[in-house]
Amino acid sequence: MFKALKEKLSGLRKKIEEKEKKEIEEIEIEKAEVEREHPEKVQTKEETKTEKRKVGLKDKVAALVVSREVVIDEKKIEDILEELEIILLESDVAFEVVDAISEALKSRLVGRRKKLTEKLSDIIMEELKSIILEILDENRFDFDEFVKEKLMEKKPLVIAFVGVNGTGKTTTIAKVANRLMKQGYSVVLAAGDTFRAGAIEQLEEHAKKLGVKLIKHKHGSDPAAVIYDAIKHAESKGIDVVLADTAGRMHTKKNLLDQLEKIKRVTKPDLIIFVDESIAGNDAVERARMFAETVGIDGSILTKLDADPKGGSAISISYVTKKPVLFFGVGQEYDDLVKFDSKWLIERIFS
Ligand SMILES: Nc1nc2c(ncn2[C@@H]2O[C@H](COP(=O)(O)OP(=O)(O)OP(=O)(O)O)[C@@H](O)[C@H]2O)c(=O)[nH]1
Ligand SMILES: [Mg+2]
Repeated sequence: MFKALKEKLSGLRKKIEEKEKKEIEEIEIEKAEVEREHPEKVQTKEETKTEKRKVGLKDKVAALVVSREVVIDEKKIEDILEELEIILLESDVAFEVVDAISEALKSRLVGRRKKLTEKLSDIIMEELKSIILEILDENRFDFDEFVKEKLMEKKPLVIAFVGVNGTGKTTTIAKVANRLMKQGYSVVLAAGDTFRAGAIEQLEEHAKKLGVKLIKHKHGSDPAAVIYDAIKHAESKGIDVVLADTAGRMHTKKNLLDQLEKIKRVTKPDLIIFVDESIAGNDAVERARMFAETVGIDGSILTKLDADPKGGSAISISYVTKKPVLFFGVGQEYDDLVKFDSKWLIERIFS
């Protein structure tokens, strides 16, 4: 998980360390020189404006002697920030998110005093972590709390899963069903993908394995009607949650988007969850943006994190859609579903 991003970040850390080591060596040499030749200058900081670089260094030396501190200036971190931006872009973090991270990092670092014993690389990585954490936590949402509270108001809770083809919608529905059942809820599945050949049978197989009821109509029928029937079934049997599958579609396909509109109108889902695969990177984030704008979504689930070396979509998708990430898919088994946790994600990127 996120192997490429992790490697790049640790490469950057090494570069910062080397750069800092060289700088400190330079300062130490200068310090020895100044102390030997002009001990009074170290104390008073009176500088003759000769060579600019030297003045800068002597300032640093003076600061060093007095407080063993240096100030982080913009010039010092310019190239580090640039390199970090490239790493994030290469890792499929969305442009606007890279911008936000870079700006925040700059404003937290420039002008900050740093003890000589502190490593710049540690400071930068810690700040980077906390900025990404804040970005991830911006649209916080607790799925378990939501289910619990909603079920006190109404029953059944209706959740529809939408997205493009092959991203893991159907598998994720089975995983979510498995999770809800383990928490003691009853579940019914709605075979709302009446479009793709074999889709109903695929969900049916999951229903059998999980031991839950599946409501289905025949291939090509109206998905809104299927989901409506599943809701009626849940009402009559006192079932807690309806999980509705839908056919994969591109946000550009007008007729399929109209179909989703109808599903929304007829079945009034409590949650519309956009599902996409983390490995699609920026494409996944752009699709999420389009679905959020056209269909309207309440949150996302990112699948296939286990196969994603980059991680940029996981960092970006919530910021871009302004909607929470609810779960991550991390494998093909039913238990390979991780409830969104910003710290869990950060640990996987930085450990
Ligand atoms: N490695 C990995 N594979 C996953 C994950 N989630 C789903 N898959 C696999 O992705 C493939 C597609 O999953 P589906 O659930 O059929 O995707 P879908 O979005 O329903 O596809 P369509 O119905 O064709 O639109 C399957 O082989 C799944 O096993 C995951 O988190 N990790
Ligand atoms: Mg499917």
